[in-house]
Amino acid sequence: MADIDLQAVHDTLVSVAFEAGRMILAANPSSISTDTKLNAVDIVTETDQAVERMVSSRLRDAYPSFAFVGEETYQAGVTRITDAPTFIVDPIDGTTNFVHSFPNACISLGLAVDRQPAVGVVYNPFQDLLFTGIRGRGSYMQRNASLEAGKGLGEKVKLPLGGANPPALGDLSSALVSIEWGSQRDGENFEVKARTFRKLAAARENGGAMVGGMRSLGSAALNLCACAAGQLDVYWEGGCYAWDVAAGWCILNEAGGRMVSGNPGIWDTELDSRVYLAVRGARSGLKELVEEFWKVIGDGKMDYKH
Ligand code: LIP
Repeated sequence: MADIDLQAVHDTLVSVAFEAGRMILAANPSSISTDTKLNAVDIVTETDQAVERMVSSRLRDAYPSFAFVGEETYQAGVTRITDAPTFIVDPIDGTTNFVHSFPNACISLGLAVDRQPAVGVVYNPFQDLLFTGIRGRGSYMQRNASLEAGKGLGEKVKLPLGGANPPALGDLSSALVSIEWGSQRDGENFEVKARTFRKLAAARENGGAMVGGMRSLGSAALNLCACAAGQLDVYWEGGCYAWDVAAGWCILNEAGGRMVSGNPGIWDTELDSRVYLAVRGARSGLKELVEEFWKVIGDGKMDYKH
């Protein structure tokens, strides 16, 4: 990794993100063609594909020796993430939000080296909100990010928003937790989620965690950025892919947060494990909250094919 200029990669990814943002905003969700993948709720649009073509061509020109893994060109059982420098890209994360013009979708651009997140760029063009992170150099949030300096460009704010010594994490009863149903709506994975969601919400006297609040942003990348910012305490999901989490994971790490497995007991999880539990940075309480969350999952175990 030492020989890769991560700042230069970051700058290229930010420029590509803005170009993708213009393409996404120019699209009219009610007139573009859509198709389905796994099932009726796993949607892909012509805009997802067009944005990925643009991204892969620009990154191939800028970094011809780097590998590329993108959601719309991924081949199950074939595509693998190796130790080589690899761009891991989701052209539109939150496609269901996008087709509904619900303004919570983004482009997610990650670089992994040795299968570890090294650079992350997540841009929500609907809110002109940019999140960036470089391994060892911190992560930032910027509003009005596409505007010019002196013409409304927002300040780059270091994450977490709570400062270098962010508030301690309490137990789940005071936590704001993000969860997603995802697109797999049957089988054991779905049952583990349904049981866990119910137990998170239920009153303590009924064996629940009485969680402070539960949210679903509909985008893994934006869930991770909200954890990095300290706006969410926890995000749990099974079924999403490396391209949904690679960039946000780098941004979370650089804000002092932690990604562990969404299955109990696994502290070190892989980029492509497809089962994730993210916790925001905090001066204390992170380990305890992870263990409390795993206890709620109990003996449940999610398993998704590659
Ligand atoms: C989405 C993820 C989300 C998950 C959805 C979908 P997409 O990615 O960001 O976390 O719940 O099922 O996988 O398909 O919008 O790129």
